[in-house]
Amino acid sequence: MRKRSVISGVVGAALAMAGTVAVTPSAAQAAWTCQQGYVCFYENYGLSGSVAVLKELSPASGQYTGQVQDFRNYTYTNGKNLNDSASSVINLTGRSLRVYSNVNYNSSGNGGFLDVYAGESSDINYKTGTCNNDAASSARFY
Ligand SMILES: [Ca+2]
Repeated sequence: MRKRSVISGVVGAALAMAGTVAVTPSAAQAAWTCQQGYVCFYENYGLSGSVAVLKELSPASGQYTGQVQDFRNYTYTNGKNLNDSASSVINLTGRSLRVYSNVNYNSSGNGGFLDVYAGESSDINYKTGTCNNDAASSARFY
């Protein structure tokens, strides 16, 4: 009897978690659901694969500076380097983010960029901007 109530408690918790995921359909495919006040880059399209949460771009982190000039200094949670590998991004801040295809915000004069407006997400490719897939190397708000 006691054992049975423990099992039903576990099932209840699992159902509660499943219910939370079902509220936001896009989150069902995401390894990590980006939190309000953060910018998150993902290894794959559709906010999937491993995630890199950039504190410098996230007012909620307490380490916000508004810019990241070189993605080579960052990794996803799986340890892979962020540079030239991001395929989607979500911007859960109140500002517009510009993602550049070269380090230092394209200061070399070359490369394209992708704008991701406040509260929006985007795949990183030619369809949605001029920063190609697996090319992003820096980002800042504007
Ligand atoms: Ca990728």
